[in-house]
Amino acid sequence: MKSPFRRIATEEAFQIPEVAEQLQQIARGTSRSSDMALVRRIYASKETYYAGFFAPLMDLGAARIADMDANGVDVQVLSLTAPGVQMFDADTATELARVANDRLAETIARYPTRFAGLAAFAPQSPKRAVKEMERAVRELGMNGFIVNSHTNNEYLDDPKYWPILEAAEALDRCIYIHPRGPSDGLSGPMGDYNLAAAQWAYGVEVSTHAVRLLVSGVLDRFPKLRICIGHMGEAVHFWMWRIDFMNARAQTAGAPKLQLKPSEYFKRNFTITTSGQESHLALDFSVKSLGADNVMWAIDYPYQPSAPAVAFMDSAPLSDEDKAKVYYRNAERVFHIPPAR
Ligand code: 1WB
Ligand code: MN
Repeated sequence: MKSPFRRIATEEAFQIPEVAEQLQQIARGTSRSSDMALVRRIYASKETYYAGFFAPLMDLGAARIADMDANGVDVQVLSLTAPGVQMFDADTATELARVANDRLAETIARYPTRFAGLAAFAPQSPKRAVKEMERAVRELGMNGFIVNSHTNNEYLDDPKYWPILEAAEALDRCIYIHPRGPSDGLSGPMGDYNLAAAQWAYGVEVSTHAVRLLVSGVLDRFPKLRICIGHMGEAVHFWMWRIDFMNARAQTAGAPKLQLKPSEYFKRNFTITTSGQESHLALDFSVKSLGADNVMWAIDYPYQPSAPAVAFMDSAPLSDEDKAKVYYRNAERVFHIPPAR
């Protein structure tokens, strides 16, 4: 499957035993978080379909590389899978982010041409999160950061998290906002029909998070901050005309005054990926509305199978130049991945 394009997959999940063990404890507990259904299915049951994700998540070696080789995937940008460390108390979360980042760095050192990595951090303790972010980039050479949307029902536009945004901007590394189950306030109607996870609520959760960043004014405060969101931008850009129009009206009614339109921040500060959203029509809309520089390819391994994600991009109706950007050039730039030798 030799391709004229390097294939860098940008939202690829892994798990480590220490975090899995904590999630097993959570699964046995009584939390009412919307993440509980999925956490129970993957970490505490033998329910065949979801439990089947456990082994591929835990593999950071031969089996993962074999899947990549079989499908012509050159690089996976790895991230600790949702909900990361964000359901734990601050001390546990801070410690486990460190362990996960060390494990990730060891993995990349073992396969330096095949893996890159996004560092976890624990928003529960913003001060220690910043320290870990600095260590992850300066000492471990990480390519960016991963956060699984809300933490204790709070979002990154909250001033208590500004040090995290400031650190990401100063370190010149993006923050990838990955889904987790929706915050308590968004959860009510998501409880039925398996809506609480990837089918629907994940996109509502992350798009809400993204729009909060766009309209809160934090992107005037941190103009060089880069945010990545998956699943074809969680449809945020589909709403842009209406968000721009209604935000202008909202500003006359007391909403924060912004230097730019929400759509202008989205194009300046956000990069979207195609994880788990294999529609050529949605890709075409994304490239046309955001530009080919703002879209990156992803699989969402192991939650999505690799072969169809590769076939989707191989057959995408894009010019060769745009396809090269989406398949690898944008990822090389955004994640500081050296060009292939
Ligand atoms: C699924 C997808 C489950 C993702 C996940 O659990 C994550 C799913 C943490 O397809 O059920 C994901 O990363 O998109
Ligand atoms: Mn994912």
